[in-house]
Amino acid sequence: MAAKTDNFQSPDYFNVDDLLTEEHKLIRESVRNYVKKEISPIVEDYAQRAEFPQHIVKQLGDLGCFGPTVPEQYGGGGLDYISYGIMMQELERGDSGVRSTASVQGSLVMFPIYQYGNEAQRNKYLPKLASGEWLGCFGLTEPDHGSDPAGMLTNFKDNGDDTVTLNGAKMWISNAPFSQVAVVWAKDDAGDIKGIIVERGMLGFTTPTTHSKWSLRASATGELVFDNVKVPKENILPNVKGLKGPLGCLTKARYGIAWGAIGAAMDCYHIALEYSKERVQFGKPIAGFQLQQKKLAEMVTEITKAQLLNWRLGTLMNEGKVTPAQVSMAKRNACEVATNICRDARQMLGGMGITGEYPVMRHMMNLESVITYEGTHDIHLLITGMDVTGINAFK
Ligand code: TGC
Ligand code: FAD
Repeated sequence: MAAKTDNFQSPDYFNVDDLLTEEHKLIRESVRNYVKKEISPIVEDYAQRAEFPQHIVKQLGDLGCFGPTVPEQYGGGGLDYISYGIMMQELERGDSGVRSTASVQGSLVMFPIYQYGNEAQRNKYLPKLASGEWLGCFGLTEPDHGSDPAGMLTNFKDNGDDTVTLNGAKMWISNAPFSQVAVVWAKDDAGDIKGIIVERGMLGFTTPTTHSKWSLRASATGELVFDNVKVPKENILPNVKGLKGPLGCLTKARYGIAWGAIGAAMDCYHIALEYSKERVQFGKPIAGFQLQQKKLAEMVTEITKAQLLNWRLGTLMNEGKVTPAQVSMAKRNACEVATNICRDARQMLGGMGITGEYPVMRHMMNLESVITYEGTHDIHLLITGMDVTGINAFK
């Protein structure tokens, strides 16, 4: 398939740009240019082949997309949360799988090591993860515990020396097949959930690939299987206990998804607008028909609302005032808006919409994972429901 030219222009109907600093705009330009040059030309082919473009890991590290909010002394960018959000928006504009790689590495692997780890763990792992020398993954979900991770079965037992023995299995793990390190959530002898860093090469640790996905095909997904894996105690994250550990990481990653999904929506809106102005039926461009204008007008309205919500969420994150429920609302809203926009855009392209000539169907299929992982659409609705009523409807 011929390399794709990417002429993306960003919708900004309410001048959200005026709310950004010069540094934010520079970061956006640099990630946007990277996506145009290095991702858009290749990602469709990789998705068609269901192959992870491994070479982008080093590129994303060089670009500063891994752990941008982690302090510079550990290899991070020392940037604010709006910068992080913008990076995720631009990467997902290219492909949700590329954003997934970056958000797992930054929010789900580097963040817990930084936040819950000790100095030795930070120094050992963070610089290599920030640079893209190592890839990491995050193991929370299990075959029988997805939305309800508190019931996890994966566990480790104290061996009475300087090691523990880890048993169990995680599934649906992004980056797993290519990861050097995994941050795994497991129960200790007392039944408390702890984070433990497992390294590739530890005896009994395997990462089988998950095949036959129709979504996130350019992202590698796999299992983490632990069969009596001996792990040094020094790999246990010392500074957190309980489900709030992994859920705290998810708050950061869900924040990135709120921005990212809107990136995919912006791409689909741009493509649908351009296509509809050029495609002539019944003697005029289809953009001139009211039904198509309704779709475009609603797309840009929803994108604008979500852009403003994300910006506000970012300022709350920067001020340390955000609540997990606010992040849930933004993640849920962005996924719904983006899914609807991509489906409408696909229809506007007619038959061309189902081909790989345009990125629309790839975005649409990717978003079926994005609306499911990091908490399903219904789980986030229940989080909002509990927040406003004070009544838990999960159980
Ligand atoms: P619950 O009793 O409500 O909470 C347990 C403790 O955690 C605290 N907490 C949070 N802390 C930080 N951030 C959050 N978002 C938090 N939500 C809750 C809570 O305050 C409590 O603390 P403490 O001190 O009292 O112990 O827990 P629950 O068992 O009732 O579950 C609540 C529920 C259902 C909302 C939660 O389990 C949930 O969010 N489930 C969804 C699971 C999920 O999102 N899995 C994602 C797996 S990772 C993934 O999908 C990566 S995809 C990556 C990619 O490719 O981009
Ligand atoms: P289930 O929990 O079985 O849910 C099935 C349905 O039941 C859903 O519609 C759900 O909303 C609904 N449901 C569940 N509980 C309730 C309730 N109380 N009330 C009403 N409805 C309910 N996990 C990781 O740990 N690390 C990763 O890197 C990772 N990457 C992923 C990558 C991909 C491509 C995918 C698809 C998933 C990934 N996940 C990862 C797992 C993901 O987080 C889970 O799939 C998700 O949390 C849902 O869990 P489940 O699939 O077991 O669905």
